[in-house]
Amino acid sequence: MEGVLCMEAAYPPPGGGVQNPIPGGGGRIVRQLEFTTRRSVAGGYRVSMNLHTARSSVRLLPLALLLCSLPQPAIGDGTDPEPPVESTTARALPASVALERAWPKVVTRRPVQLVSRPDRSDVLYVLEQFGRIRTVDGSDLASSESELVLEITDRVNARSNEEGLLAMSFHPDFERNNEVYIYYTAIRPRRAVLSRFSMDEARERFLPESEQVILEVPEPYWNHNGGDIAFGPDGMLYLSIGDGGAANDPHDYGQNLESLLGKVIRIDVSGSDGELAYRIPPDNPFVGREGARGEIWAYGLRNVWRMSFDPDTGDLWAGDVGQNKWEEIDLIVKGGNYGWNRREGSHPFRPRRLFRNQPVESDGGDVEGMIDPVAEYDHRQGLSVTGGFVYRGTEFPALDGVYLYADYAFGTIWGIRKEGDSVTEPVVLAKKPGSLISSFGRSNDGSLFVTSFERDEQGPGALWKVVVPGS
Ligand SMILES: [Ca+2]
Ligand SMILES: [Ca+2]
Repeated sequence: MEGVLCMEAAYPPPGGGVQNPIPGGGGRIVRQLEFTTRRSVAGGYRVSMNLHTARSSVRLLPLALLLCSLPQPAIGDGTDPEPPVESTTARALPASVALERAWPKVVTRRPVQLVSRPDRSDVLYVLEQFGRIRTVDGSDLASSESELVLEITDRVNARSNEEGLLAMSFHPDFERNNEVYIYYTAIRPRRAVLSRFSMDEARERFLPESEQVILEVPEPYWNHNGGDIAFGPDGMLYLSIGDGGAANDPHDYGQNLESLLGKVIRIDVSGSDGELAYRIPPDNPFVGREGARGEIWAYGLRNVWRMSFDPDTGDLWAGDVGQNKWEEIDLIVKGGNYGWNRREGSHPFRPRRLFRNQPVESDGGDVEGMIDPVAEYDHRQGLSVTGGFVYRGTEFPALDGVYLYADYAFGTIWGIRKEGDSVTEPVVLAKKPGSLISSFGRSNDGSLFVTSFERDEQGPGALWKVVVPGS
């Protein structure tokens, strides 16, 4: 599939020159381009990285294409990540976590999410990006049992790397209402779709014909479609939607409150309102403001590929994928402006033109009222952040309250913990180069899992359980 993704880029043939505009970044370009063969679904660095690594985007893209045909490189070229910073808080994080292969006999392709079901713990659902959902056995991690329970490849557009079936969430009251919400991209016209589905009478399979479209968002480009669905402790549906795509947010959607692109939205799916198949909660921050969409909960986001609520505190954690240099973790709050495209991480962002003759809209670095991330890392340490979950299980007490997140390209897993009003310094908990971590998942008992695109002798994708060694 990676090869198809590379071919999808309609760029000039190989042969262009390469320049390196990153100060002190000599020798780093090749590695970054090598990672174009390992592109994330989250918008980390295909177009964006190529753009930032050359003064003229066209000059680098050919090399990216060339590299798509090369063998997979070994990760690591001597430029090791920064050493982990010792946590100074009273509650130390575990020294490390490990990933144990789960359901090794289940064949899954491009798994983008592992989802638990509120009314049952003996089954979990794996989303495959092309438009399929299959089960794994929640009570036996060695089981080979897997059922295909939904196929919507007929309506899912997964032609490019960041498109496809992207997220699912059962309604918290699923046992009563039989509702599940699914987010995917479609084409003609290119758009993102949030839909409600139901299961059959036995609650074993999803019914493709039960689809009710809740919301459609026009998508100008193939990339940066977000997105994740999370029900809050308030029963509302939160959905992250990317900035639409290309690079630099060329239409300035992130800061535009008239657009749902580049946002986290919050809607009430328990009813409809006129032409809307949902209701806008009256306590949303921009309700009643002229020129603003009432659905918006937070804005200034580039591409929140994964987000989740801490079930104990109600905090909403998000991994926002960066463009040129910084990957970030945000705590999403009501009405918050997370800076894109004026800021990238906690730094000014000055976009270059994506297209000839296009004006650069951003003034760069305007920080008034913009919320910095609670954690960030630069592109020496990774290229595309995969947001995870706060661990609230009982099996590994040392992990309690730790938010885990990963870098898709480097396979590094970090942990941070919110302590009062502050967040601890990130600690590297694991390094699993080549694992291509696409998502974390959480089961009903709080166990955390990882989905990855790693291709090995056991199959084209892999599922893992996060464990603390020696526990
Ligand atoms: Ca898009
Ligand atoms: Ca930001």
